[in-house]
Amino acid sequence: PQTLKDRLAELIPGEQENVKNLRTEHGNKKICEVTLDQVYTGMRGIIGLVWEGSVLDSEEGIRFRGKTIPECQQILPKAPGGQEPLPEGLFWLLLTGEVPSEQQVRDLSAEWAARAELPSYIGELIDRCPSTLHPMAQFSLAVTALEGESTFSKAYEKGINKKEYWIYTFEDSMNLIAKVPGIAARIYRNLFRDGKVADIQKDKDYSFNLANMLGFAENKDFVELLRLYLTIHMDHEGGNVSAHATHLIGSALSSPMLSLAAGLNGLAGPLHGLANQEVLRWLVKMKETIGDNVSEKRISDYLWSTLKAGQVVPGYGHAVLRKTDPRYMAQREFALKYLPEDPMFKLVSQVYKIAPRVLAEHGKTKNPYPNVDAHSGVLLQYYGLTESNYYTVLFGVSRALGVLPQLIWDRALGMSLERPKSFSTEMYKKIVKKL
Ligand code: AMX
Repeated sequence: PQTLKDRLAELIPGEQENVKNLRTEHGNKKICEVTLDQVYTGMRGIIGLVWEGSVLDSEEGIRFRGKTIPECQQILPKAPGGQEPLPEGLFWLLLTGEVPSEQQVRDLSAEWAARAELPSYIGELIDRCPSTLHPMAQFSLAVTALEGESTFSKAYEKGINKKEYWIYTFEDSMNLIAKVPGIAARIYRNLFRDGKVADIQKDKDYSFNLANMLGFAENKDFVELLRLYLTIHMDHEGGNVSAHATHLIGSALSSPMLSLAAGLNGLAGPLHGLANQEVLRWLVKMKETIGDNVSEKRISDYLWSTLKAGQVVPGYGHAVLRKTDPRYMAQREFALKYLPEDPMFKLVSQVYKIAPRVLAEHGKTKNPYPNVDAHSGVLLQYYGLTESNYYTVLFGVSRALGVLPQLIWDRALGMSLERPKSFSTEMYKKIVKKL
């Protein structure tokens, strides 16, 4: 079967033509108006980015190349004997817009396994991190240091034709994706286990290898969870902090390594990816404070105590979504199937019943429903991965597979340096006076 790179090389000229024609015909049309409020509220709702892999609808949630999460769960290839989609398949779909064959997915697993080895300086760098350094900071540090392996940076230094940017971006992205599980596992094993990381198994899929290097592959249900987890956390259109940061830094022609590291630094913030760590901590604290099998009233009181302390309820709300996140639902369905009696899952379910009402009554958040992070930690802790400050690293591994396809397209389509306009408040005062 055709390799991913060959297929991409076939698709790129048509897509370049497509964008060129679109711009020639409609380039002058106005697609968005901007209010002063939007300028002061994180540019919410301002249209200004291109993201090929996915589009987020506020009611329905994410579609990857037009396909919902349940559709992807159905049509993407599975591991032999497995039921969950392989992240390899979604990566292929995000990059090409096409559903890969089973053989193409197996070949991609093998290609990533073949590229997985880490240079020794990366391992040494991670080993030298103090155990007090947050796992996400260690992760970002190691990905930044992979700059040493960037074929893009080396080629650029020598001088390359713009037309070839995407090829080096593709190579670097494939290497990055192949190497992040080894980095993630080394951080985990150093901080929480014996410091030893199992070897990559060249005949196994990406999620199995990550689970195995973490030390959890004996439980095949955990491996299945990881396949689902890595698939649904990958991509959430272009404006979220990690996606936008990766794209922004890439627009300066910084390498994929430096671009992804920027995205990971953004993912490490508590309003973004770190929320999954915050959720588990918040749930554990709730359990300690109010005990097991509690009434709705006590959970509702606990939610109010968080809000009255001027804190956010982690895992709830979203900048774009206005309904329950389908990524939350996919994880809930997994839990109903594999761990319906787990007390922490039961607590999550209870909070799901009560929090939207409380948040609506509180009246601030535009979306009182749970997002992806409200559920993931509970699934991981069930299988013994209880170290919540590690959770965002797994999110980061997955996010790499979602943001790098766009980076490849950015270079293939010759996207410009990103440089929006800013004004001072004084200047805005003058501007609005004239309106
Ligand atoms: N609990 C309490 N207050 C909340 C809230 C929550 N879960 N979500 C939003 N609010 C508050 C905001 O802090 C804001 O208050 P302010 O007016 O005093 O500043 C107000 O409601 C309006 O916010 P919004 O327009 O509804 O949300 P936003 O687009 O500004 O922010 C988000 C979105 C996700 C940062 C916010 O909902 C939040 O902080 N949620 C909790 C953290 C979380 O779960 N983050 C993960 C999101 C998914 C992800 O990126 N992985």
